[in-house]
Amino acid sequence: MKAKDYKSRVKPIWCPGCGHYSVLNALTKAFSQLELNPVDTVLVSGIGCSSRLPAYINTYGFHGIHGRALPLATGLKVARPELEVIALGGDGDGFSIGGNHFIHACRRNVNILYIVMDNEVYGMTKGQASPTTPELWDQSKLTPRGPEVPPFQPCAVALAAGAGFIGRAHSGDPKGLTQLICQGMDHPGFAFLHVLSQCITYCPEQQDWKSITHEIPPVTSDRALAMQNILQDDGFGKGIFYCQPRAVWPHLPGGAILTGPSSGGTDQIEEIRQQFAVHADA
Ligand SMILES: Cc1ncc(C[n+]2csc(CCOP(=O)(O)OP(=O)(O)O)c2C)c(N)n1
Repeated sequence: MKAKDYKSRVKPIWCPGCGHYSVLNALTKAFSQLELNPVDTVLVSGIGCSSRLPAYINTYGFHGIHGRALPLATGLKVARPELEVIALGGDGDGFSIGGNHFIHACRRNVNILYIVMDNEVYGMTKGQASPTTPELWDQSKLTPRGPEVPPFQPCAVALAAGAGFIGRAHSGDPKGLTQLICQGMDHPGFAFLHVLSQCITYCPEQQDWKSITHEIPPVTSDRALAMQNILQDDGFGKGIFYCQPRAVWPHLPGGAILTGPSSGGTDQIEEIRQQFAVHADA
């Protein structure tokens, strides 16, 4: 299927210039490249402008409740391990109300990709500060002096919590974004992709992101080095900070590591099913 074939008939109602359009395009390109079967693919979201995305793609989708994309996606993947499950949403959805689930999804390591479209505000509810809003951003009437607290560090938290794949992309770099989506989907385990996705309606200054994003040091499987790279970065570095597969949950017999969602793994999926059937009988 071509990328355009993965688009649904529902037209996005995002504002002109919204970065989420690029994420939608990159996802359909990635699906085309990976030759995903739409009936075996599910997008699960929470609530927010970004969380509307499943409606615009011609796969199965679940527009859930605020902050709960990850528990919904986790339940789905555990019950139906043969499906490609992608969770997505915004920084408010994922790091505020859903922050607890973010930490435990990284730790649990269920085999899903989680994309957060970070525009540093609550876009849908008209631009209030979110966990990733810069400390002194003063454009919201609710926080006229800015949030006055340092922003949440999604990649550092993901690494500390145990995520095995951590990347950052920019919606203004569609090629890089598509590649990172493919790499995240190929990772056997929980993959976190932090996407800088501008909201120029409430944060016009985010138009500058294109000129300030930059490449990061090469990917590493050394956790301490990855943390150093993340903490030394200015928040605008793009690429993969960390990649190191570890045992997925639910565990496979003998602690085997799933070889990758897109690469088949049918026997392993059958083993998971049987294991669960045993649990269900017990
Ligand atoms: C339980 C609950 N609390 C609050 C809201 C209101 N609300 C809707 S969307 C949203 C934030 C959306 O921001 P974000 O997740 O960053 O996505 P964006 O719209 O910026 O893409 C909030 C607070 C809600 N729908 N449900």
